Amino acid sequence: MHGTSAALPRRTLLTALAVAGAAGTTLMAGGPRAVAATGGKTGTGGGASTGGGGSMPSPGKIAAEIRDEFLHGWNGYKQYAWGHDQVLPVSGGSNEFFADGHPVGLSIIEALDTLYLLGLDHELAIAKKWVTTQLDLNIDADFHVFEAIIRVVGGLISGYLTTRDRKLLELAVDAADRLMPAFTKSPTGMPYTQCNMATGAVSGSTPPLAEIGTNILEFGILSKLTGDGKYYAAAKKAFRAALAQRSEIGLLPTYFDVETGRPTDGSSQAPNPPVDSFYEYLWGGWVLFGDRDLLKWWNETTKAILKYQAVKVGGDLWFRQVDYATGAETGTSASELGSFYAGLLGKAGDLTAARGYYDGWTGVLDRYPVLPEEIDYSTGKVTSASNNLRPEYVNSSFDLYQTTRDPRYRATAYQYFVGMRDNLRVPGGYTIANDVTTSPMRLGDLTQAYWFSENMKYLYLTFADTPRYDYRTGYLSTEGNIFRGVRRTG
Ligand code: DMJ
Repeated sequence: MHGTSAALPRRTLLTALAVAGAAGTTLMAGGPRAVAATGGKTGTGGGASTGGGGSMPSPGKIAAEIRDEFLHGWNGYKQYAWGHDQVLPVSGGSNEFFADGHPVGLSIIEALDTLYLLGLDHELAIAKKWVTTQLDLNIDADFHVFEAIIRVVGGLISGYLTTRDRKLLELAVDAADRLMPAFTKSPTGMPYTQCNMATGAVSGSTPPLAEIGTNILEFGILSKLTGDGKYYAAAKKAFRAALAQRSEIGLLPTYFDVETGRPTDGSSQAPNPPVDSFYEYLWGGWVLFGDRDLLKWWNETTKAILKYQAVKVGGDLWFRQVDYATGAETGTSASELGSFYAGLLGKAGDLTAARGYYDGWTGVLDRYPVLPEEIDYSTGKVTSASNNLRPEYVNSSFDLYQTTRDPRYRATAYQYFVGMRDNLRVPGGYTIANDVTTSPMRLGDLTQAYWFSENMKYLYLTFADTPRYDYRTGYLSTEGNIFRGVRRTG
């Protein structure tokens, strides 16, 4: 079984690396991608490790490398796809994320706050100019409500918070108002999945949990910024409607009928998609808005998930799929998308579960330097070999490093970065992979717009010591948008 043989040596190695880092020494690591963490303060020039291959550069040097790689991807987007949603970095083409023929410059919107945090002010000015002069959301096409909220509304909000350009806030409000019919036309308050941005026509009546509950951060901030409580109220109503459907053992199913409020399936899939960020936003809503209902719901649902779904495999922790009413096992798959949950559990105070689950995914990263989309944790077999340039693992590295300051999270974040750079870098930027199990990897042709908001931001903030981010109070959304902790510097 995976984990039993692979996990023990790696944990021993990480412990040794962490001790070496704390002592300011350098270790030669066993594998080509294993790296030693350096202790000491972050920032340029801080805590450099010396020595041969296998050691990790200083945090300041790594931050500079990450910034360079972000620019490499950004330049590819600028060269081939400017104004379109996403770049195809291999063929030099572009595509639209929401609706064919209707670009919204999604990669630009996603990049705004990252450009600020990375100190790329000239690029930020160019990006902001495009958004504030070209973006028109009066589009007669159906937009995916969940994606539009976390990416467009969220990206514009964090763009506003980092630049204080009021036009960005106006655009965020405009986007949210165009999406509101998905909530207000629903008899239960659970949102429809699609909404026409020009007409407000809605469709798609059976969303999964993530699409019902991943909006309270964006809508809550908008309510605060505008003084209009309607956004927060809509988000909370959707949460409440879903949570009313918990079973007697406290678990939630995955899909719901927005018109009746009733489940349309019987399986609890936490923390995997398509429920993942539902739980992330219960915790985030509590942290950002101090809403005790959200904390109570987080505590109750997390307790049930840990009780009925968490399983130990060779010292690691995984989450099985179960019947939401009985707790009986229905599946043993683990999606890379769920790996964010280690960081979330850590932030919320359960470091034992957080470490166990993170270690499980790190064991996979040791085998595949770019994580596959899905594995069966009970056999260790890869069940989906592609990689969509996903950020969730390094989202957890970032969260757990902020929470614990344990250098092993820097070491593994660097391992993730090097794996991505070695394998997914192409002349036109960074691309998805069709198969991470082949050598060389079989690549696809797409830079996901979220790469500009998530992967490189989590990495940069893990190593940099930028005065533009308050590491103590900072909070990022599920799309990596900064919603708290912006520090304005000249
Ligand atoms: C992003 O849009 C967000 O992280 C979302 O929560 C899940 N999917 C992608 C990244 O994989």
